[in-house]
Amino acid sequence: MTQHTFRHSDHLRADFSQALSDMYRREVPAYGTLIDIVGRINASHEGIRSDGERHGAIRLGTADELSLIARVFAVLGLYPVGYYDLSVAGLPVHSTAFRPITKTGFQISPFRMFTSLLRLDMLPVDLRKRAEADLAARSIFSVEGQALLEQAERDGGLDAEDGAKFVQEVTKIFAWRKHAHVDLVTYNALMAEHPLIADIVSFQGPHMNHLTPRVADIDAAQAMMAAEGLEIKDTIEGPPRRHVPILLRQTAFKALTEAVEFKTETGWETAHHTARFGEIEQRGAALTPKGRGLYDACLQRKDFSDFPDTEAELKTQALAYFDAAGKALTYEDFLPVSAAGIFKSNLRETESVETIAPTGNQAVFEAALGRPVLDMFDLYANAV
Ligand code: OOG
Ligand code: NI
Repeated sequence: MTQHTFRHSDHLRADFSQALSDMYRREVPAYGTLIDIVGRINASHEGIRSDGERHGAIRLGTADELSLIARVFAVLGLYPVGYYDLSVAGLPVHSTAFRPITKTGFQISPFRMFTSLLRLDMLPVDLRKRAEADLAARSIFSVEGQALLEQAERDGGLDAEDGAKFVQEVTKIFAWRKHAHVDLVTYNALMAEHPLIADIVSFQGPHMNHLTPRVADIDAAQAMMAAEGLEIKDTIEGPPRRHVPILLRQTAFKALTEAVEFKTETGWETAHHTARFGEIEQRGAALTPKGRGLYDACLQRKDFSDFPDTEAELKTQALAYFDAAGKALTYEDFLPVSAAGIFKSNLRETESVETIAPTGNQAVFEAALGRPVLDMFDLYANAV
């Protein structure tokens, strides 16, 4: 097959993003309400597409699953950027963001996936063995999908027809399947250890746990979500409202309680699980390491009055990245403290993020991934 017949990875990603959105709307009706609110707000703002700008989040169980997903996402033009150590917030996962890394890539489809890997080493030994056995016994990708992945890697791409099949098979990996992979006793033991562990280990696959459209005015959206009867998080994560938006602000409606079927000796029994939700985000300027240092200090003090709020000051003090035309670059990544707040609110845990000694290990994560993660600051500096 010759190169020119391939569907470009950026377009495959656009198809994937659309397929996930359609699936999530069917699975989580409140997500449809959220999309409608965001559409109404974005319609009155120039420069923000009313749909198509979004991120999702998944949680994987094993190193093999992470290396498989890294290969799958590479076909869709998604590359791992950054290492997020969530152990600092007491969460047994570490993460990266798979995202486009070129300007055209973002223009065609800015979809990205926040991807976490379970830290089996943070579990007590008995439960760890049980979780390892359960995870080893599941296979998250269809035989057809696997064959198309190998074909794409061998030939350097997929034509339109195979690309469409591939997108369909990949989307299925992240679908909600209500028949659990473990029995109720195991589920309850995992829940007692940490709800996040139960969410990762108990199911047949890594269901997407939220999808997040980009909104032009997150404060307006938060108010509208409440008015439409969605149960929302009480605080917006990230920096406060400013003249010049920086980094990322996020809020979410709380996770749904959904029926799950657990296998018994004689059939199935129903219990409930709470994990899946919808989120919105507003993105601002990407900060330099200096700007990020100041952001982290302000966040800790809960006082942003020292953070300059004009483009001119951000530029002269080298706090944000600007392109050759003098336009601020958009932050395309995530924030670990915000992510921890999002994780926690949707596990129905207390939202306060307690800080404990970090035990994360980027080298272990990268070994599982099969490659080093890219450095976000290098990407912004080179985009200038
Ligand atoms: C991921 C939470 C992080 C964000 O937007 O910061 C995240 C998760 O809940 O699995 O998506
Ligand atoms: Ni998110």
